[in-house]
Formats: sequence, C-alpha cells, structure tokens
Amino acid sequence: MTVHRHRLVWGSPLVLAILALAVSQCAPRAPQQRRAAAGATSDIAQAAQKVYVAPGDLDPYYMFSSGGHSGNVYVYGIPSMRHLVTIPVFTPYPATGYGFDDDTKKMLGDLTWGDAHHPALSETKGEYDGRWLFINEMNGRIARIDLRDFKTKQILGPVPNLHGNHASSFVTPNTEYAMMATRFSRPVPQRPVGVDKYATEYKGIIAGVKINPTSGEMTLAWEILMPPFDYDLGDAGKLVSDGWMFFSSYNTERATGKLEVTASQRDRDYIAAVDWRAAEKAIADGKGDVIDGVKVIDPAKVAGIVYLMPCGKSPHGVDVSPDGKYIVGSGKLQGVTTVFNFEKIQTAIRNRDFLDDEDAIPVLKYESIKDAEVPVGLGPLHTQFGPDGMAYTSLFVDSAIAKWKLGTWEVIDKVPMSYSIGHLAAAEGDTVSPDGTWLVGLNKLSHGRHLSVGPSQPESSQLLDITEEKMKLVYDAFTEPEPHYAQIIKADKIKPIEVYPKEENKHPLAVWDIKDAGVTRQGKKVLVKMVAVRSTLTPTDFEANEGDEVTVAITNIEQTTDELHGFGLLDYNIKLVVDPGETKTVTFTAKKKGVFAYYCTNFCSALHQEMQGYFIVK
Ligand code: RUQ
Ligand code: CUA
Repeated sequence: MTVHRHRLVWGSPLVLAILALAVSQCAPRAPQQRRAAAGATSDIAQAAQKVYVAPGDLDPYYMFSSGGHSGNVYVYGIPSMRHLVTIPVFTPYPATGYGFDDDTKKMLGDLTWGDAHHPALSETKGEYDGRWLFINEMNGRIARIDLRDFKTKQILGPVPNLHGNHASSFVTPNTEYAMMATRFSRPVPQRPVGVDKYATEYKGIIAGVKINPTSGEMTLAWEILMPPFDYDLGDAGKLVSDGWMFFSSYNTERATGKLEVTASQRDRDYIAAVDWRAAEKAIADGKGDVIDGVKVIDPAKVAGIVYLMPCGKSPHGVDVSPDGKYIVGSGKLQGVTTVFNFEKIQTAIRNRDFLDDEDAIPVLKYESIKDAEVPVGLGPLHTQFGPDGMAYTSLFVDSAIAKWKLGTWEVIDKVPMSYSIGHLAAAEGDTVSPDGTWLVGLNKLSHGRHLSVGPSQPESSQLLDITEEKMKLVYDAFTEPEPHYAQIIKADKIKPIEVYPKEENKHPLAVWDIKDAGVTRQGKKVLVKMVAVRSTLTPTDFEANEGDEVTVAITNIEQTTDELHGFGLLDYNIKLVVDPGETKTVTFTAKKKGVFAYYCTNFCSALHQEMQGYFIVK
C-alpha cells in the first residue's frame, strides 16, 4: 500500500498535467502560460511525485465527501484525488440500482432527494474504526453506510419535531451517539402558527441518535427543546471533554424575514454545550415529556443539561481539539477565531458564573471561558487539526487556509484557496491523533481552473501537503456538488468484502441453482425466481396478465470479484444491479400490455450482450 515515488516519467502527459495544475494559485491563466511560469523547478517536481500514485498502486487514504444536494457520498483516494466510487444515500442511483429494488425503495420512502451534509466515521476511543459512516440530511434524516460493503443500510427519519437537520451527524468518541439538530425552527409539536409568533412559539431541537454498538442500528433516543435559533454545526468532546457535545447556532436574535439583516444585529451568537450523559440520565429517570412520540427534555424543567457559550457573530464550525481541551468557534463575520477552554467552561458552570439565560438555559460569560482570539483572517469557517497542536482554519472571505498553533496562538502560515473555501478535511483530522500528512480544502468555486463545461461548474477540492512548516498546495481536483464536509481515514482501517459469501445469503427468495429458477403464480401474484450468472438471466422469458402483481427475485450466484449483473426492464422503469452473492427483489404491477425486453446492464463477459430475455404481458 505504498505510493511509488520514483516512477515518474518526465515529459509524460500526466506529469505535465500535474505540473500545470499544481502551480497555479492565482487568477486563471492559459495552460501554456502556466507551464512556462512553472518551469521544471524542483518544488513542482516534488509536489508531482508526492501526489502521483502509479498505475496499480493504491492510495494510503480514503476520503469520504458529502455530495450535498446530490444526496450521495463520493469516495476519493488521497493523495491521488481519484474518484473511486459514488455511494448513493438519499437519492436513487441507477448505476448501482439503488432506489429501484424493494428494500432501498422502501428505505427512501416518498423522498427522492436529500441534502447530505456532514459525513461522520464511526469511532472507538476517539479513533476512526472503519466500521460505519453516518451522514445527515436536511429533511430530518440520518443514514448509516456499512463500510464492509460501502452500502447504505439504514435511513432514520424524518424524525418528529426537528426540522432542517443541519447540525448533524457528528459521532461521540465511542459511537454511542450521532447527533441531529434543527436549522429551521418551527412550532413543536408541529402545527400552523404565523411567523409573527416566531420568538416564543417556534422551537429548535437537539436530538441524540443512539447507535447499537454491534449492528450500528440507529434509534432516536431523546430530544432537547431549544430556543428558536438556527443550529448549524457541531463536534463531540473527546478525552477530557468526553460526554459533551457542542453546537454552533446563529439567529439568536430570533428574527424572521430577511435574516441577512435581521439576524446579524447582535455582536454575539451562541455555541450550545450539551452534557449528553446528563441528557441520557434525565431520560432514564423519566424526566422527558412525550411530544409526537419522542421523549423531549425541556431545560426549563430539567437543569444541568445545556449551557450557552457566547461566540463571534454567525459562527459556523465548532471544533474540538484532539486532546479535548479546546473548543474552537469560528464566527464567519469576524477576523478572529475564538478558542474556548473546556476547564474554564466547567469552572464557570460549577461557580454559576452566568450572564443571564435564554428560555431558562444559562448563558456563560464570554470572558470567563475564552482562552484566545486568534487573528487567523477574515471569515473563519471550520478548523481541522494536525499533531503537535497544529490547527488549520478555512477562511471563507479571505479564500485561504491559515495554519496556527494551539497554546501559543501564533499564526504560522497562510495559503490562498481557489476559490472561496468552505470546509477542510485533514487526514484523520477529527480523531484524537490526527496524522498531519494531507489536508483538502473543499472550495465552493472553481472558475477557470479547468476546461470549461458551461455554466454549471464543478466545485474544486485542493490538496495540500502539510508535513512541513509551510503548507504546500499540490493538486487541484474537481468534485461534484457539494462537498460540505469530508473525512479522511487511513485505508488499512477499512476491510471491505468483494463478494457476498454464499453462506451469508439468508434471503428467503434466493435460488442458487439454475434448476430452481422459475415462475410460480398465486391468484394475481406472480413470483419469478431468477438466477443471474455468466451469461444468462434464467428464466429467459416469463409471462403475466395485465394487472398482476409481479415480484422478480434475482440472485447473482457468482462468487467472483467484480462479476456484477444488472437487470434492466425496458419501459417499466426497473433497474437493478445484483452484486456477486446477493439477492434483490423488485415488485411491480404489470400495467402495460405487450412484450418488454430485460437485459444485463453491467458488462460481465464476452457474451454479456447475449444476457437478455422477454417479459410478456397478456
Ligand atoms: S456546511 S459549507 Cu458548512 Cu453543512 Cu455547507
Ligand atoms: Cu451479466 Cu452482463
């Protein structure tokens, strides 16, 4: 799993392409100009060598990036930035048949889109453990992807009471919980109330989603009733701050209408600090009220669960340092990022050192809990970490990344991003021991740094080498909408299977022998047990009467890597892909009369084209 460093062939088109991309940090230039400016300096040669993963070699890291409103997760290799695979989560994806078979169609329900934001790898003792990936979605949902097969296994929600699930899915250090929180407050319980009553009748919700430690199964455990702010991002406490969860929020003005004006009046917004173990205990002690079927804690009745920390205006990222001592809150409208000290927060809580309260939730005093205001630059948005107290903060307004040091608060380096960076992702960057090798800037704009593709432009994600004192931009990649957040994990922590073992297939409709394939009928129900194996879909034809309910159960009996078979049924909007050893079903009504072809969609053998049959509706 090593990256070969000595196989570069100078003058090869790949190397030239790398050179052309690696050097440009400013306004777009023609490729020839760029190459001339680059020259063949040793700097560039080094950069090119670092990111070059030779044919057949593997990347040492995976990056899991949110696909935003595409509803997908995109997986990249780092440092090559090669797109390896798309994992559909909240949206149908014909390429893998996701959302077309009975199980995934049911999992998606009525919603065929979702705005996926913040992937969170499961953790053990604060380290990514390579078991699951969680990701939230704005329609009040959260999903679990199993990293054994890179497939979405569960979608929880839309959950009651919580609307616009943005501050999610951040897991706790032993994956006890993933979190959810409201971005768009609304009346709780849900009912039509005019926005003129926003300040008092609308509420936010913070929710704890309990994760089964063996199966990964998610269940909604509890909710906390919060003031009607917009909860934005979060991070779990770790080591010394384990047991706490931090959420940034804006619109603490409780304003409505044109928020860009109305919600920026106060100098400070809040970070909510939640003692999730205390919330868990309160629920166990029967202190929650049941609202719309969920146990909800009202902080006005149960003290000691939530505190508010004043922070710079409109904070976005709130990030806990690897040792758990510091909480970095970035106010997007400031030129500094604020570092809070967990010890000081605890002392202030113990001493009841409160400024006032918001709906009975104590507000801590800014001066009592902050350690530093670090002059990182304009529009600090999100912070990631390296070893030795190194911190990397994205600056949206400055369009740059600042590197600085925890404790000394000194700003060490700054690199411009092209353009308008949102989040950033460091190798193992949300763990208790970040690697300090690679950092990826997830930019919002890319204009002119790629061949023109018309008005709908890709985003750009830029790779930086952070092994030395100065950060070095080494590669531009163009990524799909919209990389809100990403996490980078060491590749050897993930051990995916390549076929589903036959002995694990317990599907009641599975058939493993061509002899057992065939059609049975019960009244108006037709069941087709189909076998897919190179190069026939058996049976090669089947019939139904108009109006029948047809179920096709397909088993791919291959046990060979990469031998996928598809089942595309023309005119019926049916498209399955069945992996080796897998069984999938699709149930539909034979609404259209006539003859319809089905065929294998995945090129599987020299006789793939012959893998076809007919469905006849009389
Ligand atoms: S997020 S940059 Cu910051 Cu959910 Cu989009
Ligand atoms: Cu099976 Cu193509």
